[in-house]
Amino acid sequence: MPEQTLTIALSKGRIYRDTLPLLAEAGIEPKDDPETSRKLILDTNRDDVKLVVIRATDVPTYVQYGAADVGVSGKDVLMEHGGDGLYEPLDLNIARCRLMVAGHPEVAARGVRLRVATKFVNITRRYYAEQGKQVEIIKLYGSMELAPLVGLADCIVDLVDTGNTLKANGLVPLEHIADISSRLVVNKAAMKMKSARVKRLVKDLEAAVARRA
Ligand code: PRT
Ligand code: MG
Repeated sequence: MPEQTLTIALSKGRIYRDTLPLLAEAGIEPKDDPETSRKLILDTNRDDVKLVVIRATDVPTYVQYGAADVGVSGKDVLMEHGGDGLYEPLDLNIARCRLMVAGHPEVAARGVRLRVATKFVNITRRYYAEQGKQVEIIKLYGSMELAPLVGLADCIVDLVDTGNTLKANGLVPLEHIADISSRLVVNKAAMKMKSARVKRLVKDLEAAVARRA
């Protein structure tokens, strides 16, 4: 890619859907639809802007190493990643949800050492360490809600939006860990080397977010 290309990393699904209108207001429109195209690098209406479409959990890594100059990532993913090598200049206020401890209603009263299933092992370790609680963490890659139902864990740490998934499985939210939304992240070197272009993008997106509030 030419030196002055600005590369934006996004994940498919809700982040892509919610970021697209904001990018359009910033004058950036993809030429392909990642839901139907097999291309991993998407051209846009602007020769100097490309989109890379990757797994949500890979976005901070691409931006950290400068494989993408900027990216859009859930705060949950950023908290789990740690945020090394990244600036986080803007809350895009999209894909909002809450990170919660959830489980069977009676779990809250249990005094024993809890088994907690989650894909957010770093966040979970920090959360319980701050409370001085000893827990056993079981790493899962999806369908966390199943774990308490089959006796794999006492509770889970997962994202909750409407609460319908918990309810459908007889689980309840127990503790609130963090409010989540998606953030614009910027590679630290790109912030210096492509400063004018990055700042312009941040400013345009900021204005688009503000118009919606
Ligand atoms: O699916 P994949 O493994 O590729 O990646 P991903 O699951 O991280 O991607 P995606 O697109 O599902 O989520 C991307 C980001 O969207 C997350 O990192 C969050 O920042 C944000 N987000 C917002 C959510 C939700 N809301 C959400 N409700 N991500 C996931 N969920 C799931 C949640 O895990 C649970 O299974 O939806 C279910 C709960 O929803 P309710 O409405 O039933 O409460
Ligand atoms: Mg998913």
